[in-house]
Amino acid sequence: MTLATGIVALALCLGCGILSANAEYYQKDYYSEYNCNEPLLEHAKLTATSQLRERGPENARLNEHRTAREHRIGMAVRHVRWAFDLASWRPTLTDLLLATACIQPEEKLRLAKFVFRDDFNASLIGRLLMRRFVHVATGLEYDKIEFDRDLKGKPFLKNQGFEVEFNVSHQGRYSVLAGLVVEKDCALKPTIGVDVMKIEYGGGKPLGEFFRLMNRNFSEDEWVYIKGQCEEQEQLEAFMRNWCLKESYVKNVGVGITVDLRKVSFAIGSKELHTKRVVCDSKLRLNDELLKDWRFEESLIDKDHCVAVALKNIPAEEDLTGNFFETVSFAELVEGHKPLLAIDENYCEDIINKEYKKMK
Ligand SMILES: *[C@@H]1O[C@H](CO)[C@@H](O)[C@H](O)[C@H]1NC(C)=O
Ligand SMILES: *[C@@H]1O[C@H](CO)[C@@H](O)[C@H](O)[C@H]1NC(C)=O
Ligand SMILES: CC(=O)N[C@H]1CO[C@H](CO)[C@@H](O)[C@@H]1O
Repeated sequence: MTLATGIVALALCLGCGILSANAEYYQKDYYSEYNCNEPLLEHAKLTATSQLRERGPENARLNEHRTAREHRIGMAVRHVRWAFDLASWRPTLTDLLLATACIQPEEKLRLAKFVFRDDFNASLIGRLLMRRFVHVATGLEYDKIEFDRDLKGKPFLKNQGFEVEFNVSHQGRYSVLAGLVVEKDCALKPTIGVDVMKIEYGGGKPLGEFFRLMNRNFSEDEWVYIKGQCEEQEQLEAFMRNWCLKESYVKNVGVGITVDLRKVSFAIGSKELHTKRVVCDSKLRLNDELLKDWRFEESLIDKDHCVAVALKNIPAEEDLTGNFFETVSFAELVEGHKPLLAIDENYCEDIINKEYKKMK
């Protein structure tokens, strides 16, 4: 793919978040459940540096840690931030049979329409993340959990009496979920949007030229910050971080709104992002006005993936710095599940025959 097509794809995908869904992209390129949660910049790169590091021992450590944390939040879950590492997932046929029996029938049909296995994987895991989140947050049994979609296709929990907000995103090697439990007596309902970005540019052309093509997507202040970084790598990181923030905001607000991206202007706070700590000091100015009821969490999942969570109506005094993303394993995702559907070998065979994206 040339850089030019890459940028068009990128712009289109941003378009579906910001400027109403682009039907052509949606249908022709590949069937996508989450439109904009699908890889954005993945299309803008020509080469892929494969970093399929195996993370055995590290994973085990993370899991222990997460279990402890889940135990802690088990009493009163407020925030959940989970990341699933798709690249190191090596499901057996049994895993796949189980996973596809644990999602709602209409979602199973939806998933089958993906052309590429990568998208199928990411979206299947997205569904499992949602189910686990609701199970942990509400105590509902897995076979009682029911999701529906609103007119824009955004999923919500159908069960009455439980107020949860969540959003899913996938790019690079991760599927992520950010969720929160809405307190019963809160006056202004909080909302959430999440975006994960792989920090990578393999566009071939000089970075400066890429920036020039993206010119209209950032405000002058944002460009001052991005281009003010010394090294190219730092500029790229600043660019991705800014982009990730914008996407998280747009995902929170919802698809279908029309915004001039230059008017959604972020002032980056702390220069460094971390894996085990969240920074919340980037500020958003919309049409030159500082938005006070918004808060943004930023962190790294690993050194190549940044993630941003946009929160509206979260009290300013609420401490969000512990809300970094924790890795969940497949075993954790399906633990305690009660399959909703019969095991379907034909279905899984079709899935296994799906091809992978070429650019990998
Ligand atoms: C996707 O899932 C298949 C099984 O369905 C697995 O073999 C493969 O490793 C996964 N690949 C990616 C990129 O997630
Ligand atoms: C996340 O938010 C976007 C934008 O509102 C929406 O299109 C998408 O369906 C949401 N996904 C989930 C899993 O909530
Ligand atoms: C959504 C959006 O404004 N995208 C723009 C990003 O920048 C490119 C190049 O300037 C435009 O073509 C896109 O429309």
